[in-house]
Amino acid sequence: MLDSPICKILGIKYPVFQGGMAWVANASLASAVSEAGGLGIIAAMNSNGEQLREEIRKCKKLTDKPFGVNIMLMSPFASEVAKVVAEEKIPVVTTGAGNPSVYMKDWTDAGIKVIPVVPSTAIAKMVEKRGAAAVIAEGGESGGHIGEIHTMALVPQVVDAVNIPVIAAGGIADGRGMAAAFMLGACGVQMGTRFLVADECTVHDNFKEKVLNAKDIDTIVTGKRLGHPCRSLKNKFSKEFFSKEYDMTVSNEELEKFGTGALRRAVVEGDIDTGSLLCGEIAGLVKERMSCKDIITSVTDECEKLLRGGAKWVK
Ligand code: TUI
Repeated sequence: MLDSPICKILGIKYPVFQGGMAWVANASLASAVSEAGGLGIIAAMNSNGEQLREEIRKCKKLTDKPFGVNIMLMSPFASEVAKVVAEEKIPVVTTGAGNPSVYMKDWTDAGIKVIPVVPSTAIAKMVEKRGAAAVIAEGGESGGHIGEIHTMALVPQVVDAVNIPVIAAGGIADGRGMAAAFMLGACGVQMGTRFLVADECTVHDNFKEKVLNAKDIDTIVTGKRLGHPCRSLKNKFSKEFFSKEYDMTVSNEELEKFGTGALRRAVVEGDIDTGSLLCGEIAGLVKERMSCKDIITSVTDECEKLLRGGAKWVK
C-alpha cells in the first residue's frame, strides 16, 4: 500500500488526482475517480455558478467520498464559481491558468483546501504564503494550457522551493511515471490523458479513439502568440491554428475567433477535424480503455512494485 501525506490531508485512499480537464471533467468522471479512492475533480471551466452547482450536486449523489473542483481562472465566471465552491462546502479546490491569490483568503476561511496548479517555483512560493494546502507542479508535457518548463525539471525545483506537499502532473500515465514522481520528491500525481479514455469519461468516442491511436510525436503546442500555449493532438484544426499563428496578416482577434468553440466541438460533437483535441504528450502510452478503478489500481500497484524494487540499483 502506498503511503503519502496527501492521503491523510484529503481523506483519500490513493495519492492520485484526476485532472480538471476543461469540458471533460464532469460529475460522471469525478465521482468514479473518487469512488475508486483517488481525488475526482470537476472542471468549472466556463460554467456559470448555477451550472457548476448542478454538476456538484450530481456528483454528491454519485459519491460520498471527497472530490474537488478546478477553477479555470481565465473564465469570465471565475468570481461567481469561486463563491459556489464555498457555499457547496467543497473540500478541495484546484486552480489553473492564472494566479488564484484574490480568492485564497475566502476559500481558506471557508475551510477549503486550496491546491493551485503552478508552472514555476515563484508561483508555488506565492501560493504557499497565501495558505495553499499543497501545489500541483504541472509540466509542459500536459495537455491543455501549459507553462514553460517540464515535469522532470519543474517538480524537484518546486519540491525544494516550498514546505507543502507537491503533486506532480504532466507526462504521467502509468506506474513508472508515478514512481518517478515520488523519486523527484512529489507525494502524489495528477493524471489527465489517462482518464480521458476511462469508461466513465463521457468525452465523445471519436476523441477517445484519437487518443488511443496517438503516437509519441502526435501533439503540438499552439497559442503561444496569444500568451496561452495549449497542447493538443495534431489535426486539421491545430495545424491550421499553428500556421495562422505565424501568419502576421492574421490578427489576434481573428486567431481567438478561430479557436472559439473548438474544444466543445471535439468533446461533445466528436468533431476530430475542426475540434481541439486537448491531450498530453503521454497519449502514445495510453492504449487501453479501462474503468477509473482499474486505472488507479494498475497505476498504483505498478508504482508500488517499482518503488519496492528500487534497491536493485544499489550494490
Ligand atoms: O489550466 C490548465 N489547463 C487548461 S485550462 C484550459 S481552458 C483554456 N482554453 C484556452 C486558453 C486557456 C485556457 C485548458 N487547459 N492547467 C493548469 C495550468 N495552470 N497550466 C498552467 C497554469 C498556470 C499558468 C500561469 C498557472 C498559474 C499561472 O500564473 C501566471 C500568473 O501570474 O497569472
